[in-house]
Amino acid sequence: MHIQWYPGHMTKAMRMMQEAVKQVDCIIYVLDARAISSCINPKFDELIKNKPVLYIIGKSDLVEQEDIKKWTKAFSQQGKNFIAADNVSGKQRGLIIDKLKKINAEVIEKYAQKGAKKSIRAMVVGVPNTGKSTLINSLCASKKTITGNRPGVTRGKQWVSLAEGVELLDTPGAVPPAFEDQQKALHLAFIGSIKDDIVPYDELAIEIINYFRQNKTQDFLDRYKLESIPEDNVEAFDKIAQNRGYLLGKRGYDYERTAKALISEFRGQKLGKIMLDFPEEEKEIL
Ligand SMILES: Nc1nc2c(ncn2[C@@H]2O[C@H](COP(=O)(O)OP(=O)(O)O)[C@@H](O)[C@H]2O)c(=O)[nH]1
Ligand SMILES: [Mg+2]
Repeated sequence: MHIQWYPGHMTKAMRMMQEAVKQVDCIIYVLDARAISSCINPKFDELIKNKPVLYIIGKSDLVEQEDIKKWTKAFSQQGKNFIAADNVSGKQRGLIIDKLKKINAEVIEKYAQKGAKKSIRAMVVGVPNTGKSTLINSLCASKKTITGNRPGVTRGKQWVSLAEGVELLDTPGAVPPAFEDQQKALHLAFIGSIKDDIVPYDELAIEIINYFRQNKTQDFLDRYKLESIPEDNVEAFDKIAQNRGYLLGKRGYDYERTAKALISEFRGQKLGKIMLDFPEEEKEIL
């Protein structure tokens, strides 16, 4: 399977971000804790250049704490500003606002010397579905931006202001124009950051089975009541469908239902809290 997805609205989104970045003081870069390396879009580099960046390791509730620690260690060692957060609860709200003020301390101080109060403008970037809009919502008291568990929900330009003197710009999210590393594209598909129509669900389900052939195999066997994962994919589908009773009359097994169950159960953490990307020793995150 080769994944390629770069719809026209992403070219537009990148252009919008390139314009908007001129008016912001800093960047909030939202990553999905399950697939941090895959969420790095080299095309954001230009946006980030010369601006302080706060990385939000979002959806941290979807992975094991000890796995997150491997990343926080790497971020610290590389001197990056980051906060591991769960975007929904807003628990890290105070921490995020403090950190934003800290990374913008210089400009705040410059204004203060002139007796002025500087409102910090931050542009929130990230690949689709990482939780940018959710994060902004949880930072605001009222729900102002539109969220959805599918890529491409945010369109157009949306600024929101917080009482603490912080303004946030939501952006639609974009993936790189081409995926040189298909493994990363696959991980983005696993976490729902690639539009589902782009990746055939049966192929995605097979990749999920492949993942469990190599990782956390017992969790997979327990969930689908298997003794082993058959080497042959069709056989694997047959067994899962059989155990689940996903039948299509007399015609056999319902592969569509089986594939969709695998995908939604994987994404719904029914197969456990899974981290797909781990930091590489001595390698820059960016
Ligand atoms: N469990 C969990 N779900 C999250 C978190 N952040 C976002 N989501 C969910 O992820 C989906 C995509 O969020 P959204 O904010 O629309 O992503 P965006 O495309 O980056 O703006 C929604 O279903 C959110 O409820 C988080 O920290 N934890
Ligand atoms: Mg959004």
